[in-house]
Amino acid sequence: HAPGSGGACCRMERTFIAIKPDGVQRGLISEIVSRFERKGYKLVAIKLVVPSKQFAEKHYHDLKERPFFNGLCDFLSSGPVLAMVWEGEGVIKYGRKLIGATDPSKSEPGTIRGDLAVVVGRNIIHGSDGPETAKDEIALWFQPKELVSYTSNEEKWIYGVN
Ligand code: IDP
Ligand code: MG
Repeated sequence: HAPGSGGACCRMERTFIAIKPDGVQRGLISEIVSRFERKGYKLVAIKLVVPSKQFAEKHYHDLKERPFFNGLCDFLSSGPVLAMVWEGEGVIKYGRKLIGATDPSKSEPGTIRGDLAVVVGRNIIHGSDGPETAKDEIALWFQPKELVSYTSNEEKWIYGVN
C-alpha cells in the first residue's frame, strides 16, 4: 500500500504532523499519537527535535507577512517538537479534521485542539494543509531514509483489501 504503489488503496498518502513545544511540555505526546494510531493511520517517521529559529521560519514561510510570524517562529524553536509522518488513505485532509480549527476556541469538542488547547498561540499541534505542503514539509523535516516503509499487519483489517 505504499504511496504510488498502484495497490488497492488509491488515495494512500502521507502528511507531516508535529507536536509543538507546548504539547510536548504538557505531556500530550502519547494522547496525540494514540489518536492517529487508533484511527488506523500508520506512523512512518518520528523524531524529537529542537528546531532553530531559521528552520522555524522556513517551516512557516507562508506566514511571514503575518503580525504573529516572529513570535510563532520564536515559540516553535523554543523547545522540543515531535515531528512525525503519518500515512493512510485521505490522511492529509482527515488529519486536519482530527486536529480541529486553528483557533482552539473555535475547534469542535472531540478534536485535538478542541479537547486539549485553549488559545490560538498555543494550539499544540501542526498538520500539513494539503498535498503540496505535505510534500514540502516532509522533505523539510525528514531525510528520505528516515521514512520507514513497512506493512502493518492491521492494514487488511483497516482497509479490507488483500
Ligand atoms: P494551522 O496551524 O491550523 O494550519 P495557520 O493559519 O497555518 O494554522 O497558522 C499557523 C500557526 O500560526 C497556528 O497553528 C498558530 O499556532 C499560529 N497562529 C495562527 N493565527 C494566529 C493568530 O491570529 N495569532 C497568533 N498565532 C496564530
Ligand atoms: Mg497551516
